[in-house]
Amino acid sequence: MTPEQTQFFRDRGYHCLRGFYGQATMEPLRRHVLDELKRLRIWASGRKLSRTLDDIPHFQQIGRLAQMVHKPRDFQNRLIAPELVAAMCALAGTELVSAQDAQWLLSLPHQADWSLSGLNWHVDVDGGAQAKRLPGVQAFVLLDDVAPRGGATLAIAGSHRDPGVRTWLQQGGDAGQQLRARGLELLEMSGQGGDVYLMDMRLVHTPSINAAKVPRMMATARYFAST
Ligand SMILES: O=C(O)CCC(=O)C(=O)O
Repeated sequence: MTPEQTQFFRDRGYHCLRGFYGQATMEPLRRHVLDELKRLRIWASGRKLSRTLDDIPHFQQIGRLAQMVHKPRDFQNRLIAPELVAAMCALAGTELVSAQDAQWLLSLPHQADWSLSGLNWHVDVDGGAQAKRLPGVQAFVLLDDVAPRGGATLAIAGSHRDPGVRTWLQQGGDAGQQLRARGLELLEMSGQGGDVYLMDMRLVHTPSINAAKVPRMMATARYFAST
């Protein structure tokens, strides 16, 4: 990591590694997800096979799919290479330890019109922006291409330095307008299969609507500061 990259991570709370993994690494994982969705009779050949998840709210579907879709053997190691952990530690400026097994972040297509309203803004650590020190780094791996508005995780860059952001986001209202008014950057973790986003775990983030025609295929792993 260059000094500029670590400074950017400190200021904005994220770093994107474009093309970190090649297709040879991502394709078997992508294929595995597609095979699983077919086995579960949820999705195949570009169309929905059943209405199994239709009654579950969009964002709860993500958790449900994470439970239903089996993980391949050695998932964590296939998803998080030692070089990626080294990059995370370099950005964090400290040693990091794996907090829990890697998880799928999958969502079905055509959920609804894309919107910044009604999202589930949250942080996964106590205190959020109140925490003085970085509690950990979360990696988001794109297993397949994820188009803008295709269900990528959204985060507010710099929200680890601003305790007010989560409060006003959770109050509802027009998040897009509020962000523009405050000059805050909305980070949409879209891109190509093999891209990886690293996020300070104090950033306020949310699942988003998948308005695209294909399932959103990402996975995530959390690493906590060891001291
Ligand atoms: O993109 C998603 O499904 C949301 C991810 C998320 O909120 C999390 O991993 O904490």
